[in-house]
Amino acid sequence: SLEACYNLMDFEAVARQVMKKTAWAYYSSGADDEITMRENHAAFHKIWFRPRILVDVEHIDMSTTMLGTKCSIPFYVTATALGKLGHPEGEVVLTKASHRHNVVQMIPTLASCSFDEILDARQGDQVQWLQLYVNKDREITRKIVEHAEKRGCKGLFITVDAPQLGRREKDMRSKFSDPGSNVQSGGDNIDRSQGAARAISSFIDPALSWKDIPWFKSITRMPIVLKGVQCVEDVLRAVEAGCDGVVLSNHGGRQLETARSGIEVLAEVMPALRERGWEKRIEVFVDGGVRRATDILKALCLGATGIGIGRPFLYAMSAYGLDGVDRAMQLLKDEMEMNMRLIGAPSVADLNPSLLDTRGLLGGHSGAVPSDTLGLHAYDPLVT
Ligand code: HOC
Repeated sequence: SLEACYNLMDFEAVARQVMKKTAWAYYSSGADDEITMRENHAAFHKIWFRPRILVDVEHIDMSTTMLGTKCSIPFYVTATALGKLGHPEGEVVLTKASHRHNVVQMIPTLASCSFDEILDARQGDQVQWLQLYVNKDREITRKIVEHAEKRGCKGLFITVDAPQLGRREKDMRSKFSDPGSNVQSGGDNIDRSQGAARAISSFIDPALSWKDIPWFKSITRMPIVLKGVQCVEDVLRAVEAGCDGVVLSNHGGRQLETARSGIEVLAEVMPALRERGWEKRIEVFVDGGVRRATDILKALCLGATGIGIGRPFLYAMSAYGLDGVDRAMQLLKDEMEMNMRLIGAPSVADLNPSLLDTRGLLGGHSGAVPSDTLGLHAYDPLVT
């Protein structure tokens, strides 16, 4: 039951039981042997806290500013495709829950609902950003961006880690046949025999390059954030290109196998930005493998501006609809408040690298995490 879900992993276990096999395969799959997908979780466990004592933590303030907007919480719903595979109402369920908890929602290009349905579901001063897959036909892209800006989106997150689809074998095996969606900006030549992801991704432009950034800057006043940056060199280049932010992300382990976790890249990036005095020139977001508030707090201590959460909210939605996402968000907020108290950091501004021991994370890679450690398997017997 819903009340028996005490953490985000509990929703995942229920979702796995109740979801259609094809839908579960699409949401849960990672690239190749799913080593990066597992590492996204494991990397957080290589960081330990160094809490401070005797700090007044009676009042905890989780508010922060992301892309110039005041936000009451530093995590956001990151973009995930095909929400209707999990729930008949799709992404608007996430919009409603985000409103209840004052959480920012990133609207996916590959949403099941139309952009306008998701934008119309916004209430009050709720903040939404747009995640963009860049179409081979730039006029389609221009229209999407202009429309999002006109309808009040506060940030443009351009996905840059997917010039080609990663190989998600679980999804491919499941012989996906019904997108259950109103996928926007896709082409008509959809091959549905190779899994959901392959079916929806044929319009994406693999020729996208740094040369396109000035064009994006010319068509929008929304802050521009590159989503899927994976090394310090590209973060520095993004600063030079005039981008407002980067998301350190490996696409939930669904694209390049054995790419490093976002949290590890964050530990590489922030010292380099500080060394140059550039940490105020770009906002650094991170996603991948976040399941606990302690994961969020570790990223904030390292210097992240905001932390994206994708699959856990999809699973909560698939398992229990709006009530599920509502409870998942509340559980995370409760965990955050408690852990900020226990760390001795009453506000987001008090979180800093001295509260962490990162030696385990920075010691280099000795090998992949064995799949049975985390109960995750590249070959999923539920999907044959
Ligand atoms: C090359 C296109 O984000 C997923 C979605 C869609 C990916 C499209 C990539 O399944 O990870």
